[in-house]
Amino acid sequence: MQCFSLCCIPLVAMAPAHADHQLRLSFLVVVAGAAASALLLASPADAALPRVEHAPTKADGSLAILAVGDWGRRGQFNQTLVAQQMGVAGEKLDIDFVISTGDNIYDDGIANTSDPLFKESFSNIYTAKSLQKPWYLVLGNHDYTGNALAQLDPAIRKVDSRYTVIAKSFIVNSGIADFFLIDTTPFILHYWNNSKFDWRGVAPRDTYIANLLNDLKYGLTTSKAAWKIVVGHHPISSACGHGNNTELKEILLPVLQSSSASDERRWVEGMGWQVQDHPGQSGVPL
Ligand SMILES: *[C@@H]1O[C@H](CO)[C@@H](O)[C@H](O)[C@H]1NC(C)=O
Ligand SMILES: *[C@@H]1O[C@H](CO)[C@@H](O)[C@H](O)[C@H]1NC(C)=O
Ligand SMILES: *[C@@H]1O[C@H](CO)[C@@H](O)[C@H](O)[C@H]1NC(C)=O
Ligand SMILES: CC(=O)N[C@H]1CO[C@H](CO)[C@@H](O)[C@@H]1O
Repeated sequence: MQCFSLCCIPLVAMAPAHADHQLRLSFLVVVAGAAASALLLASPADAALPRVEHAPTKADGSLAILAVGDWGRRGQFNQTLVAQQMGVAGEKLDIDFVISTGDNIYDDGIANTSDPLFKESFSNIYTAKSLQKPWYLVLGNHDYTGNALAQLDPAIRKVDSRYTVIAKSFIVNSGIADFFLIDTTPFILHYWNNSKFDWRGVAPRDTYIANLLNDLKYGLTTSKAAWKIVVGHHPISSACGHGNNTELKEILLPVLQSSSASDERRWVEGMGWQVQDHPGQSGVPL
């Protein structure tokens, strides 16, 4: 197991359970803020969640991605500097695509698909050649406090064809890896007391979450990919300012645990998933 921690953002990468599935998966995690996480499960993937097929193009079947969260600041807060370095790293790695873990546009998402904030915070910032790849994105709480549907509108791809949010939760099938992009904002109870949140298509909370967890569980247990990576905006556990998210620990974590088919894996509090028998297999930190 490799556990990377950048700022206070955990990325827990788990090896595939089977040695013959050993393939290189490169991660560069760039996170500017405090709320993002990605978990990689080692269990055997998929169905009700909508999906995107993104076949790896490298001859050896390997996959290289960048993951970034908490970014859309019209270039300020060092966004432009980070974007330039992503361009350099993306070139070096020859990346297949970019994952965004949410809080895509500060402070309140975009008002509509022609909101100039979108170009100012995305298209005009991530201009490097290597970043002209699909971006698969989840929403964060900041994307939810305005028009939470605008980033999902297919019309956004007429503005920038890279911007792929086909649903609030969806799966990217990519050969050796299946990515489960999960909408975590509705889990967080105190947001429901804040009138700024746009719950269209979400409320009532309990039904939405129950359906999402069922879909996730089905996707994870039927996935045939060697790597299963669950991506969401909010971490389950974190030592940083935003702390732990009890709701995720209580209702999301058990689904991740029960969808993990092999007893070679176990969840270690504060450490994430551990695979006892395959210490050498992991994501490659950069
Ligand atoms: C879209 O949002 C922007 C920014 O709030 C606003 O200026 C513009 O009038 C909106 N356009 C439409 C078509 O609603
Ligand atoms: C939401 O507001 C109600 C009424 O003020 C309060 O009782 C409850 O504790 C709040 N819930 C959260 C999670 O903040
Ligand atoms: C978060 O959870 C961990 C593990 O359960 C615990 O050790 C830690 O004290 C918690 N942090 C906060 C701020 O509650
Ligand atoms: C080099 C640079 O632009 N640094 C900026 C990074 O972001 C902080 C916070 O906004 C600024 O204070 C720095 O000037």
